[in-house]
Parts: sequence; C-alpha cells; structure tokens
Amino acid sequence: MAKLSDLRDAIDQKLLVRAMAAHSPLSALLAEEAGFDALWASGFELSALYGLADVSLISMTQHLDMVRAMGEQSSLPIIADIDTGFGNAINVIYAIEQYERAGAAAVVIEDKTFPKVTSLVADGRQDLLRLEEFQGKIRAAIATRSDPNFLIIARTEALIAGLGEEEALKRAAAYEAAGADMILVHSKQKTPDEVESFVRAWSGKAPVAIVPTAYPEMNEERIKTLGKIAIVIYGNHAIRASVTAMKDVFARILKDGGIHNVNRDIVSVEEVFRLQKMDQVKADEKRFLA
Ligand code: SPV
Ligand code: MG
Repeated sequence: MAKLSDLRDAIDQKLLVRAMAAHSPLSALLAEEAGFDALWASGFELSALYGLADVSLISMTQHLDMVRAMGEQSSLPIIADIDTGFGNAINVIYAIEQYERAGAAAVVIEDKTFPKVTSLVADGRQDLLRLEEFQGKIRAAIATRSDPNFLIIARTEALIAGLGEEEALKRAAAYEAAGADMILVHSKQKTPDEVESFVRAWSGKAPVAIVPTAYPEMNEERIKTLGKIAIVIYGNHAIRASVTAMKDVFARILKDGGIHNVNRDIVSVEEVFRLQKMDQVKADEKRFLA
C-alpha cells in the first residue's frame, strides 16, 4: 500500500497526479499496471457496478470494502470519493476515521445535501449545503484525521448547480479557510471554459483537482499550461470501458452463434491467471501440498 505521504509529496512537487477511476480491486490493479499515479475510488463507478444510480444508495460500508480491497491489490494512493460524507459533520467524523484506517490517502467531500444526485445528469436536483454547514464538515474532517498527510479535498458543486463562478470561488475560499488541503471544482459544461476561468480566477493557496469527463478536450498538456491543477481525475472511464467491451463481446457471441470469433479478440485465460497470481498458487502447492 502507498505511503500516506506519496500523494502529498507528488502534489508538493507540483507534479500533475493522474488518478484513474476504479470500481474493484481488479480495475485498481489494471490502472496501476497501466501507469496511473493514483486511484479514484469512484462512487459513480461502484453504483454503476451494482446497476444503481449514483444517488447515495451505496452504503459507506460497501464503498469502504471496495477501498480496502483495492489497497490489497494496488500500492497506488487511493483518493476516496465519499460523496457528502454520509450525513452531517458527525457522520464525517466517523467516515474519516474509517477511511484513514482503511488505507485511503485522501477523501473528497462534496458540498451537496444528502442524499446527493449524480453531478453530470441533465436537469439533476443539485441542492447545495449552507456554506457554514459545509465548513463545519471540513473542520470536522481536519480535526479527526490522525495524519496530516491524509488529504481532505473539498469539492464544490457550485458550477454544477448553476450558481456561477463567483459562488464557486466564494465557497472554495471558505473551504480553504476551514482547512481543506485542496479544492475540487466540478463542471458539466461541454467545453473547458468554465473550469479554466475558475482556475485562472482562483487566488487561494490550495491546489485544484478537476474531473474533465464533460469537457474531454481538456488534456494534460492544457491542464499543465493552466497551472494550479494538481490532480486530474479520469472519473468514470474504467466502468465505461468495461461496459463498451462487454456489450461488444456479448453481442458478437450471439451474432456469431458461438465464441469462435471473439476468442482471439479478448485476453486469454492465462492473462487472467496472471492477474490472479496463479503462479504463486502453483508454487505454494509444490511447497506445501504433500
Ligand atoms: C464519481 O466518479 O463518482 C464522481 C465524478 O464523483 S462524477 O460522477 O462526474 O460526479
Ligand atoms: Mg462521486
């Protein structure tokens, strides 16, 4: 498991941390093998894995189990998406204790009311918490963590809620004042303009994290040119890649009347054995099975 300071160090060195969404230990392992710097333990992805909407239906226990299991398969720092923190500041206290103990390197808490509605849906009900109440949740998180390298990232949904840049900047500044280590600003505009404008106007010290799902032309080169952005989260590309692959293969098997064609286009069983560390099982069998 990654040292808690790894993520903090990368951010302090002004490296752009590339976090890939994951919804399972296997996707975490694949993200690490691909070369990503961190994992985004996405609420959206885990909800989708269960065929559920991302509207606070998945419990903290389910999400924590995923985070723990990811940590067993990957040494990358895990940025845990804890939505609204599962309730008020009292719930946040318990959540922070649990996620720190589970081995997460950071949590992202968003300023929506509980239960939340997923951010990117058209015409979603996006109600924000009173600024002072969310500051209390950030203060509770900071007061609860036992290691200062466990990052508390405050996420403002002001742009998602259509409240505009001024409100987003006001909230970001208030959350930094409450102790947040970083600010995640989310937008569902189809172009990077809204987020770029926010980042240019942001005068706080806290670095920024973004999730450019809705505005994919915001590539890493463009992010680096803008500066101030420390983490880019590829928010749902693991689950979308799985859905794409499964839909394609399932349809082809039915169309072809068998598995004879798809067989050459999917990974071999041996590759899955490798991911399962079957060699180790064989070696252990030789050693220990009399
Ligand atoms: C998630 O991946 O769960 C996120 C990012 O919070 S988004 O779905 O775009 O809100
Ligand atoms: Mg989420």
